[in-house]
Amino acid sequence: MLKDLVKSFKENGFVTVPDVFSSSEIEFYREVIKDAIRERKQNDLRTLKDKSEYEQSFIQCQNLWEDYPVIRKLTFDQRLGEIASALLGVSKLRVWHDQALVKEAGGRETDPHHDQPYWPIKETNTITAWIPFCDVSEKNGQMGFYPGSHKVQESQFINIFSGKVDDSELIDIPQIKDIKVDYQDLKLGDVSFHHGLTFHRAKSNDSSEDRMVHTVIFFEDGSKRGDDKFHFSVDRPGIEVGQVIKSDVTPLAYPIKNIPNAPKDKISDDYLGYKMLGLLPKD
Ligand SMILES: O=C(O)CCC(=O)C(=O)O
Repeated sequence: MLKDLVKSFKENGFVTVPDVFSSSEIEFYREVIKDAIRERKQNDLRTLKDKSEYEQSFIQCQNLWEDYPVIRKLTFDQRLGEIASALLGVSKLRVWHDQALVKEAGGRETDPHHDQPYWPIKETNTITAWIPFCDVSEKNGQMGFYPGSHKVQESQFINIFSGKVDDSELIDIPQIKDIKVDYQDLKLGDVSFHHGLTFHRAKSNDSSEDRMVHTVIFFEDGSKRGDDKFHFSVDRPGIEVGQVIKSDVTPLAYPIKNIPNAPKDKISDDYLGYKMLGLLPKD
């Protein structure tokens, strides 16, 4: 079965893997992550309508593996790493970062984009595992992928931070021009994986419940910093352009015998704003 998944991933740039986890494991992690988000977001009292368009697509809490040891078990679960490494066809993976993404009830769509341009990683052996804590369908923030869009090796920065992406921005992008989006139904325990170059989007959440997911971004061990665009995962440990990305901020994720410890150095208070908003760990 893994062979078929690899074939499909190579062709399409994404795959949904059924039953990676049992429902009871997911139900357990759902409660742990809910508590973590509540704690991280305690200073953010805004309602959905007061948030930026980007934040109306999802609430984001990154690097949860650092400050929540139980979540660390999920992020570094070897089942995820094994599938991700087989799909990418590489033997060792590091974690770039993990994050919970909550598309609140009534939250708007996630605009089309691909992820690689957000990350200053030279090589493109990158992949995201997207783990939902509820069944996901067209009513509640379902992810949709542009099949084959990872094959054009050129990346295109689509700035989803600055508000709704205008359709005219997408019109000339060869990766997605004329490609029909493939929306994926997921049930509890399923995980979807998408390549860092695969274009994707998500529908609005028209249900009355928040759509909560945990995602883990992996990259091939030995990859180098590609440019000087700021990113916590490389700027925090001081990795320069051209250097191999190797530090306790992005530890080995697969294959490992022991789950890594949190990074030695805490995030500096230069990023207090991000910490107060719950995006990053505080202590
Ligand atoms: O969960 C979403 O709505 C978007 C997720 C996404 O863009 C990603 O994981 O790369």
